[in-house]
Amino acid sequence: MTDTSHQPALDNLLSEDRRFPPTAEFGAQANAHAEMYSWASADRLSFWAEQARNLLTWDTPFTEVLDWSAAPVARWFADGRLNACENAVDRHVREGRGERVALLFEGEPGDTRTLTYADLQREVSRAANAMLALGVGTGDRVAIYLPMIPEAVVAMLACARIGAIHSVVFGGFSAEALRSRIDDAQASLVITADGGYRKGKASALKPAVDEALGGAADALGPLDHGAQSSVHHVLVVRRTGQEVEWTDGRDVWWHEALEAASDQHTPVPVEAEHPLFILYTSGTTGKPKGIFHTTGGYLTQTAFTHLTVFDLKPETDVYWCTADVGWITGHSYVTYGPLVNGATQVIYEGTPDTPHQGRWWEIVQKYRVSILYTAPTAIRTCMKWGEELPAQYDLSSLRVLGSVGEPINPEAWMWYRRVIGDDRTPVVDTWWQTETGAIMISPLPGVTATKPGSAQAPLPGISAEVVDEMAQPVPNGSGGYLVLTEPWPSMLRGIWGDQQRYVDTYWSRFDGMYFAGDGAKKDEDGDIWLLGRVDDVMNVSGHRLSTTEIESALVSHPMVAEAAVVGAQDATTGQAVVAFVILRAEYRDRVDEVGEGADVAAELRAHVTTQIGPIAKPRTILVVAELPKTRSGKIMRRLLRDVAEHRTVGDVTTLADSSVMDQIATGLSSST
Ligand code: 6R9
Repeated sequence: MTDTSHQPALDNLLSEDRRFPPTAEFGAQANAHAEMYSWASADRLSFWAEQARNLLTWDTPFTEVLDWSAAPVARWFADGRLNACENAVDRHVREGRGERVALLFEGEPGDTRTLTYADLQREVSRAANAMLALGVGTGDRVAIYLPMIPEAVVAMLACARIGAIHSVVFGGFSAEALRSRIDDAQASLVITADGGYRKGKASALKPAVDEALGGAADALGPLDHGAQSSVHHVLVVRRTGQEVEWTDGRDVWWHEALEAASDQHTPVPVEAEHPLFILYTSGTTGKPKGIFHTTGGYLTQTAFTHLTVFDLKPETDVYWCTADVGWITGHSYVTYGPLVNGATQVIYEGTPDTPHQGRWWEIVQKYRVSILYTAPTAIRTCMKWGEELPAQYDLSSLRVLGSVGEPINPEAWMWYRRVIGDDRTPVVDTWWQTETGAIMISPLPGVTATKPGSAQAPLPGISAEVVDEMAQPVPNGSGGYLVLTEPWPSMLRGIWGDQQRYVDTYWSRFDGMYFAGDGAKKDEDGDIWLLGRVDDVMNVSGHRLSTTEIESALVSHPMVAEAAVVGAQDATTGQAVVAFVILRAEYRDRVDEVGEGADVAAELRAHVTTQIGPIAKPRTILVVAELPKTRSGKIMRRLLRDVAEHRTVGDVTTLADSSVMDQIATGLSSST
């Protein structure tokens, strides 16, 4: 990265002057208050210790808060003992909250199920007993490969209940991805389903498990360790009723195992530092990293952030996080944070446009959802579908809106607040990572005057900075690298089986600081703006340009629903800006479905010039029907860069829809 202190191109994004201070009514009832910041900055450890004591139930209270002597591996509340499932389920029942609804499940075909906390306790106890009967013990690894159905949450909690370590593998991943994750963690049990419903069809899951485990050696090559699979059993949930192949002695129906098991089971208290789960995330190299989290600190921070960032009132709110449990957002803000806090939440199996593009808003109306947590990519997709869709539903129950996963462009933020939130609800843009375990940077509703597009400030008890190449904090108005300067309770404890990689990846760039891999900027008020992964930063004629900023400029044009910008090699300028845009429905007829609509491109180029400056003006603007996204909704700019640089498009196996790149390529060749 070159000198970051004087970059006119970044100023546009940071001159955002719209502010949304909390209303007096919201502030008066808010869970968060301004004093939390001063308390935590005066005594961070006592702040976290107090949260751990107040929000969790401990079998053995801790006396020690943080042990950082083996840095960068932290130990939080290490002499305490507790059980995650006891905290998420049993104590609610014991304390008289058993009849409260925990899960409101909506299947894609429209089937529904309601589970109270008491139901959840019985179900989880049966699952725990069934797993014990299959020989799973404390510390064993269990791979979970399920659709977004209640059993996914039950399976995770049942592992936690017996001290087994779950490794959830997103149901959209391939047999190969599943196999490498099972193998890396040496899982002894896989929990899967016959299939799940997606886009109106039953989509099979079990064949991928069979392939990952079985005589699939021919298809996938020999197992890494050249040995038998570590898996002894496969528990199979019946969801779709489709035909499955069966391996006798290995495969067991979930419903049969649970029926045979007792619904009485006592959660096993574990040490606070006992691993709770492994979750694989892709790194810059091919081999995914098994990020692992432990129990006490993780639960403390997920519960605290869920309560304050979303202002959860467990007795009255209906909370809905649209993430799949295959991602960290689903771990922290579907399974653990909300259930530890005793929330009532919606879980939805399917896609937002099945059977129609109003499905999400229909769900909000039906369950009177009051807190919604989703991703910018989903918001921009809804913008693309047009605002008359959400307008057909009663969204008046909503009172807090959250965003996560990517920088949210100011225009998407404004649309979210205005169209979904009726210009009334606070919007919280929450920055965090699989590695951080819980939200780190976010406004607090009721306290913070929000700014469209900015995640703003580290939460109480969190120390973040934006630093330059020399690890020095940058002054306000400048950009650099986002780092975390003090350990936090829900931080990863390492990479499963490869602690050296943990140190190398996160702790070697800046001495004594955790390097997140994101570029960021502090505005004149000192508020933090995330600028995307540092590898998304372009250098055009020696000027550092952020992909996010140009995307925001494009999306601020009324014609544009979504934009992705990449830097393509350019003989003259080093890199050149290439933009891929999706037009809003109303403007779609101005160009062919895919192609380079000349007048559209000229208009958008002029718009970027006025918004940011001529330096940011895209060399090429391509109108496309879809953008390539990972299954967690992140745009795969690497593939767009291949298109922009006229290369063969690289590996598309992690795309949600692998045909998107063909559509783009076909559209481009027919338009030129
Ligand atoms: C929770 C999650 C982490 C990466 C992170 C950053 C991007 C997440 C963001 C955001 C800007 C936000 N990211 N939230 N960028 N603003 N509010 O998404 O975890 O899948 O591990 O991704 O996502 O680049 O480094 P994960």
